[in-house]
Formats: sequence, structure tokens, C-alpha cells
Amino acid sequence: MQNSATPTHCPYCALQCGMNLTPQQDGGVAVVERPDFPVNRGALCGKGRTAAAVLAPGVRLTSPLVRSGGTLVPATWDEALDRVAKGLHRTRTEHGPDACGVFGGGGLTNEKAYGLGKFARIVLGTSQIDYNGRFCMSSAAAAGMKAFGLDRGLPFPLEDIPRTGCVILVGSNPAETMPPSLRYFTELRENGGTLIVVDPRRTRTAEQADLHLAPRPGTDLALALGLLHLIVAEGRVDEEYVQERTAGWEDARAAAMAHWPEYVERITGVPVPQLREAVRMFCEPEHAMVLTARGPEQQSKGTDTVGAWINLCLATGRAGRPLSGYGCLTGQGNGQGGREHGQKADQLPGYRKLDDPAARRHVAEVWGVDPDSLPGPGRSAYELLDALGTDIKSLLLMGSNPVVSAPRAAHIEERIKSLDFLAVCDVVLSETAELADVVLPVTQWAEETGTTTNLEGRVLLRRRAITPPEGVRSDLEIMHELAARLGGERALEKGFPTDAEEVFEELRRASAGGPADYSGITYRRLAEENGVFWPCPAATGAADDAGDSEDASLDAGPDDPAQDHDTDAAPHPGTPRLFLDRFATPDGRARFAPVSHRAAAEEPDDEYPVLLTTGRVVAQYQSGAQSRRVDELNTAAPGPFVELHPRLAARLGAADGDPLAVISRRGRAVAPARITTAIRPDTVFMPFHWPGEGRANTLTNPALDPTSRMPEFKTCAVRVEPVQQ
Ligand SMILES: Nc1nc2c(c(=O)[nH]1)N[C@H]1C(S)=C(S)[C@@H](COP(=O)(O)OP(=O)(O)OC[C@H]3O[C@@H](n4cnc5c(=O)[nH]c(N)nc54)[C@H](O)[C@@H]3O)O[C@H]1N2
Ligand SMILES: Nc1nc2c(c(=O)[nH]1)N[C@H]1C(S)=C(S)[C@@H](COP(=O)(O)OP(=O)(O)OC[C@H]3O[C@@H](n4cnc5c(=O)[nH]c(N)nc54)[C@H](O)[C@@H]3O)O[C@H]1N2
Ligand code: SF4
Ligand SMILES: [Mo]
Repeated sequence: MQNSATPTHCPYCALQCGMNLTPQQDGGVAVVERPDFPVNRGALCGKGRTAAAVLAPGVRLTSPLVRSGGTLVPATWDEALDRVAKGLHRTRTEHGPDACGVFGGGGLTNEKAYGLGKFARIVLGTSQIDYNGRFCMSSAAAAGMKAFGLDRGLPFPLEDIPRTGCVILVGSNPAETMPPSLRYFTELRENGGTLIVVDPRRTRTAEQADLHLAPRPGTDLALALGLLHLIVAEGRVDEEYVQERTAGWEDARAAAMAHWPEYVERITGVPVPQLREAVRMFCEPEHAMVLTARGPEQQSKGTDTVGAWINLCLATGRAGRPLSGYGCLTGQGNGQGGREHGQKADQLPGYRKLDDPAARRHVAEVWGVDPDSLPGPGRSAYELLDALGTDIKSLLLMGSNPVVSAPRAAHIEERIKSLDFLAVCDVVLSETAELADVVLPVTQWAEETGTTTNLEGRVLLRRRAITPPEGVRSDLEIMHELAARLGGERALEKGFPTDAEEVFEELRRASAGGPADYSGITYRRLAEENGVFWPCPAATGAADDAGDSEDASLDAGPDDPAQDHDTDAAPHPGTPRLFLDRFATPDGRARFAPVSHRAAAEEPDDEYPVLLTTGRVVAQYQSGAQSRRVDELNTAAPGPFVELHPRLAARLGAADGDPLAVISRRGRAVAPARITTAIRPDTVFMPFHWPGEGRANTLTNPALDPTSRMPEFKTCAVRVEPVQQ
């Protein structure tokens, strides 16, 4: 245990707020302010402030559990690991490698995400791996790739926001989902800039806005097209920029011209004068930004929708220029890094493509395997979960709680129950872990070292501050032990080290030359520089050095950062701002998306006349597995609710607090009414943080976006009924 404060980062969301951990008498830690970290300058939300509560024994798991006679009972690590190895081995022998599934999470560190992808492909030999990030920002990632040739959530640091002229925040509620980031928007307005919020609800964020547009859920694509129509009609296109830096304008323009403002008003419910006002506010200043989050992205047309919002930036010359651009506010703690290093179905480390022969050769060489032995792309998250118990017989789950968070969750719960074998690595007994054959309890953020990449693309070092309790092991140790059991010495020769820095050194080499190039980043730099933005290639002449660096780092423990690989060349400074000279496409031009409006997968009808949308509240995190175990957070947000407008409530004869049944084609959920004029009368909202009767995902529609395979969490048709008490 160290005596002084350890600087590190919050275990929860993608803002990755800096915090200091100070050791306490009882062996625990206290979370204290860390004002030197620039992103949050000491500010923390309630989740970050109380994060240490989940470290306590009694709250978290401290022994492996195995199923015996129908119940989970404590077991030794050897027993538990042997059971997992046996379960996976049997499936592989009887049904082939693709019958073993692996499901990861965007909360896992870069090292864990990298290790998990490698484990799936070279130890299990399966193509069937994906992760919960598919449910998160995958539509924005797909649209960013198409438009810019590269996907990094924000192409600029948050510190640029206060200096731009106008920000349109689309389906993003940072007042609840990233409270310390709100100050960037406050400062924007103090500096004379304006904030436009697009959200079917008047959220705490929308309350701060100069203009709030409240479209019907699922209609952001039409809204963006209508705005582009007006931009063209009012002669606000930056023709020179379009000419010099983009491609595909004519098709995008033609599509937008078919979306008349009055037609768009009919689809979205946003009045034409508000559309005009938004265009004026966005176009008048010299610089402007569009930022999206889950609202427009979690739709069965999320990729096209984000593409339409990017079109606004391209038509007005607001991308790849200082203080202007499009960005996606990534969600999970390592939402950015978690999508770069290979736990995604179609991906190899460094944001390489699994079906690209050159990428396969590069990574296979780092891994010491034959490129032809690497499986091809697998299924997306929902499709993978939907296949459990059919052709996928066993699942290894690390860092997700799909029983609560997957769409059409009752069905997914059944699929999980029908598995031959389920192993879950978690810090707590989540609702999914409760169904497992083996539960492996893991170390937590304050107990282990590792890196995350925040929503700005800033790679950060989380440091170990305390000794974990007896009985838990890190995810990296679990992969090491399973590799040894399933692949023997041969697998271990391919490297499944238990030390995070050793894994990072390998990740550097695997990512070298890829789009998300980390090869110039070392733990020592991260410790000294408050994070480094990727891409950060090794300094010229140092690439080989990174390649040879393994030996140097082998004996460097987490408290003994590896020596930098000194060369004569100056280290690459990292890349806080992308695309200023050119976009990452082959010809350097950004691509317009030729998109047109289309309906949601499920529109209201006589039987299901109301729209349901879902999202978050400030005091709970995701499936709630961690935050529902913190008293202070439960007091603030004790349970699910159905937010609805007084007009809809009156029609139902419901008073505030009355239990309401919300019924969709997937199932029925019950939660108390919360009546507010802050929501559209045709829409109800439920947060998704709770299991059981009030589980929002019992209702949601797993209709997938054709490109990103993102499910439509943000809109489905429901019927709402009072429940007789
Ligand atoms: N407190 C808290 N903070 C979190 C998390 C958490 O669970 N709890 N999770 C983290 C993660 S992983 C993520 S991804 C982020 C998510 O961060 P956000 O995207 O900010 O969160 P959401 O509440 O899912 O959705 C944002 C808003 O979209 C609106 N919305 C719903 N439907 C539509 C629509 O059709 N169009 C538009 N324009 N808006 C719509 C909702 O009303 C909501 O206010 O938060 C991160 N931070
Ligand atoms: N209806 C609806 N559903 C949604 C959304 C929505 O807006 N509406 N949002 C979607 C989005 S954006 C997301 S990101 C998903 C998130 O949903 P989930 O994937 O369920 O996310 P978490 O609840 O964070 O689950 C993480 C699990 O991993 C555990 N864990 C934390 N850290 C570690 C670690 O280091 N190692 C291991 N092994 N385990 C760890 C936690 O205790 C927890 O049980 O939900 C999606 N579901
Ligand atoms: S905003 Fe996110 S990173 Fe910051 S303290 Fe809250 S949960 Fe943690
Ligand atoms: Mo997310």
C-alpha cells in the first residue's frame, strides 16, 4: 500500500474523470479531488465520488462460485478455472470452435480488450466474439468511418468547445450522463456561443440550451435533412470547402432538397420557425460543432442518421477545421479504446479490419501465429446473444450484464439459460452472473493498473492504489490461466501475460501502423503527460524499437514503468486534433452520406399507440450492477419509472406515482408514473438501469441498423395501461 494519494481515473463513464485515491485505515481508499487533470479539473459526479463503495467486501464478490445442485457455491480458483476450461473444451470438441462465444465490454481496459480478442481468436479459435459497445456508439463509429475514414469519438479535445460559436447536441444529456462536462457548454455560452439541444425530452441539458428542438423519437434523420435543405435554400453552403475537401455533395444535396421544411415538420413535430432558427444559429458564427450521443445513434437507421448530421458540418465547412467539427460523445469508461483493439466481431488491434489480409499478416506476426489460422468476422452483439443455445453452446462473458441491458431482454435471458455452459467474470453477482455455471470474481479499477482511452481519444493510465482482497484475480490472470489450460505451453508462448504493462507493450506493436496507432505511447509517458491522444506512432526510427521492446518491459512491474525506448528522434506528440490537413480517406476528402428519411422499425398503431424511448438517470450506471450496490446512489434513484406527459396521464386516468404497465410486442414492464411536461405527449421514457418487473429492455425492439448492427433502443411502439392496485 502506498501512503500518498494515487492519481487515477473513475471506473465509470467515458469522461474518465481524474481522481486521487488516498489509503484509509481500514485498508480501503477514499476518493478525493484531483484538480490537475484537465478534463474535469477536480469535479466528479455522485457515481465517481462514491465509486470506492463497490470495493468493499460484502458488496463485491471475493470467491469464485460454481453451480452445484442448481445453486452457486464457493469454490477454489483451481476448481473454478478447471470447470471453465472443461466447459469450453467440451463445446469446442463436440461442436467446433465457433460454438464457443465470447462477449466483452467497453468498460474493460485496453489491455483486457486486447487480451480478450486475442484469447478468442488464438486460444478458442472462434469467430464468435463481440461486445456491448455494439449497443453504444457503433452507429456513430460506422458513420464516422464512412465520412472521415477514421473513427475517433471526438476529433478535438473538449477544451475546444467553449471557443466555438455554436454546438448542436443531438440526443445527448450530459447534465445526467457526464455532469462535469457541462461546464464546457456553460463556458461556451458565457463566451457568447450558443447551444442547441435536440431531445424529445426537456432534459436538464436542454434547460441550459438557447434553443431546444423536441423531435419525435426516431426522426433525427429527417430533422437533419430538413436543416440541410434550409442551408441550401438560404445559400449558406460553403461551396469552396465542399469543392476542395469533400466528395459526394450532389447526391446528398439532392436527397436533402426532397425534404421540405413543412414535410420535416410533419415527420418530426419540430415547427419550421425553429428549424430556421437552428440554421441561423449554426451558420452565423465562424465555427460550429455537432455532437451526437445515443439519442440519434441507437436507432435502426443510426448510421444514416449520424451521416445526415455530419452532412451539415460538411456542407457548411465545419469539419477538419479548428474549433469546428462533428464528434460523438462515447459512453463507457473505455468506450473508445474498447472499440479499437479487437474484441469487436470484425476487428483486429489498432482498429484494423479482420478481413484485410495485410492487417491479418501484421497481427498474426505479433501473435506468432499463421495468418490463415485467424478466424474471420463473427456476429454482432445482438445476433450473437440471439444465437446462444442454438449454434453457440458456451459463452465466456467479461464486462457486461446483458440480462438487463440487451434489447428484448426476456428473450435474451432465455437464450442465456439455454446455454450448455456460461462463465461470467465480474466484480459483483450481476443478474447475468446469477445464471452462470461459473462466476470468476475480478479485481477492480483501484486494485489494478491499466489504460483506458477517453471520449477525446486521450489514452490514460489508471493506477493500482490498493491491494485487492484475497480471493479475487484480474481478468488478465484469468485469461492467462485459461490459455494455459486450453492451449498449454504453446498458448502461453504466444503470450498471455498477467502484467498490464507487458500486455500494453504488445498492444503497441500490434497497433503500430494501424488507424489507432498506440506505438509511440508508453506507461511512462502516460504517467508524465496526463494522457496522450492517438494516433501516436513511435518516433521515426523507433518503430522497430517498439517491436524489440518486449524484453525490456518484461521485468518492469506496474510500479516500475518501462524505460522509454530512447531514440534520437523526438517522440511523437500525439494527435489532439484530427483532419486539419486532410481526412483519413484514400483521397483525403470527406464523404457526404446520400441518405433519405425512413420510418422506425416499429411505428405506433392502434394497438400500440405510444412511442417508448429509453436512457439514463444521473445516479445509476448502465445495468446498475455496480451503482445499485451503492446506498447513496440508490437513495437518489431508487427504482424504475415511466416518464409521461400530463395529457397522456389524464387520458389514462393515472396520477403521479401510480403503477403503469408498459406493453410492447416483446413483453410487459411495470413501473410508477412520473408525470412531467418535459416530455412529448406522444412519448414515454424509461431508464434501463433495473432488472425485474421494471426492466425497460423487456420492451425494446432489437431491430438492427444494417451497417452498424445497433439495436433500436431509442424507439419502439407501446401501449400504456394503469395497473389495478
Ligand atoms: N448517469 C449515467 N451516466 C452515464 C451512463 C449511465 O448509465 N448513467 N452510461 C454511460 C454510457 S455507456 C453512455 S453510452 C452515455 C450515454 O449518454 P447519453 O446519450 O447522454 O444518454 P441517454 O440517456 O441514453 O440518451 C440521451 C438522450 O437521448 C434522448 N433521446 C431519446 N430518444 C431520442 C431520439 O430519438 N432522438 C434524440 N435526438 N434524442 C433522443 C433521451 O431523451 C436522452 O435524454 O452515458 C454514459 N454516462
Ligand atoms: N434500453 C436501453 N438499453 C441499453 C441502452 C439504452 O440507452 N437503453 N444503452 C446501451 C449502452 S450505450 C450500453 S454501453 C450498454 C451497457 O450495458 P452493460 O453491458 O450491461 O453494462 P454494465 O452495466 O456497465 O455492465 C458491466 C458489467 O461488468 C462488470 N465490470 C465492471 N468492470 C469490470 C471489469 O474490469 N472486468 C469485468 N470482468 N467485469 C467488470 C460490472 O460489474 C457489470 O456487471 O447498455 C445498452 N442498453
Ligand atoms: S462523469 Fe463519468 S467519469 Fe466523471 S465522475 Fe461521473 S461517472 Fe465518473
Ligand atoms: Mo454506452
